[in-house]
Amino acid sequence: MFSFIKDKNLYSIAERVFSGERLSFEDGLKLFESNDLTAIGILASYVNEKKNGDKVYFNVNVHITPTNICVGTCKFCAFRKNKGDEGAYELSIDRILDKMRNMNLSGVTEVHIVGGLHPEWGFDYYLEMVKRIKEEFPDVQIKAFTAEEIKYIANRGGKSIKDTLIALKEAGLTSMPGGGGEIFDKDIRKKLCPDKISGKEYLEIHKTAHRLGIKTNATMLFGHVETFAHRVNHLIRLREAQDETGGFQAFIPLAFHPVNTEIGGADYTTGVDEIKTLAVSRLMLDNFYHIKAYWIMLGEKISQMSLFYGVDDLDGTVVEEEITQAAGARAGEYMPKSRLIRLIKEAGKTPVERDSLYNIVRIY
Ligand code: V47
Repeated sequence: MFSFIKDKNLYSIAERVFSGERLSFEDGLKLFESNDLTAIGILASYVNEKKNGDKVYFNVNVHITPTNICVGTCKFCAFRKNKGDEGAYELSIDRILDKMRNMNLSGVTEVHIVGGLHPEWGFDYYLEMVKRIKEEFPDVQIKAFTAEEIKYIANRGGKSIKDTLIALKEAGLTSMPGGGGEIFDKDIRKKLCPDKISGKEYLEIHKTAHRLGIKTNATMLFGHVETFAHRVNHLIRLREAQDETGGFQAFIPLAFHPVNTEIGGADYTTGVDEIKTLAVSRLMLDNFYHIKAYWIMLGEKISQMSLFYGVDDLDGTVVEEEITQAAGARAGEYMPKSRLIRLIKEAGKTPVERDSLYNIVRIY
């Protein structure tokens, strides 16, 4: 049998991984329940190396968060404010452009834009934002708006999801981030974010984007009130959606940060759970090319180590992240490109700078 495996529950899973077979719900559960992290990592690395060789992708990006004022009620969010609250802010489009002018955008290929659901902003604000950014910064790709925001923008404009996405794409939207996935299970969603779009709607919006030629990412918020079964269910539903459209680029497990949130009794996730979640994601999502470690939430050390456990993508230089900072982030909010390259090289991998669509910018 496989001498690297200590947990005998993993034998048949290893056989299936090495013969390229799809893993089942039960397999996913056994993987999460196992503490044989070395074996799980070897399996996840095997799959990753078949897909990506020794390449590890990273990008040079900046974040813009247009507002923290939000009509949403997500209990895990420490970032949202009501209008008039201390610390509430809203950026006009001119302010957003000013902010971008003041950032050093030389070499930046992506602006990542997500924010609150502002009670007064309409369809035109969002469209105009994308248009004016594109006009002034034609070389910066715009990865913007979660599925939740797309639904909100569509509602504000009295338009369908499809027409909203078409308009945003014409205005200059390159791709969509994966935020808002949380955990798809209905009961968990009721506890976490009762007013948010359902898991089914999230997937439908992403699939609509894919059919219009807009690539997207997917996320899963883990480490709060969910069980392993909920995580596996989430991964399988993503895998099924990807079978239909093939439009997901990367999957990003987001480690829950508990500070200032309304999730009682929750704590920070641990290194083992974080690494295991990344590795199991790699094994379950056989039709995704990229598993991304978001170092803002995982820390740079866990993110670097995850490169031995199936991860092939590190996001990113970032600059001015706000959502995790509000919830007790411990990793900082900016990493120079030289540091990302060093993290990847010291893991014995090849750093590949990419743009939002995974076109290669430069290999280091
Ligand atoms: O949707 C909110 C999550 C997401 C907390 O697609 C929290 O490339 C942890 O989706 N603790 C936004 N997480 C971030 C996001 C993202 C980040 C980087 C890259 C990409 C991409 C997407 O952050 C939200 C929510 O799921 N979140 N509060 C918290 N307390």
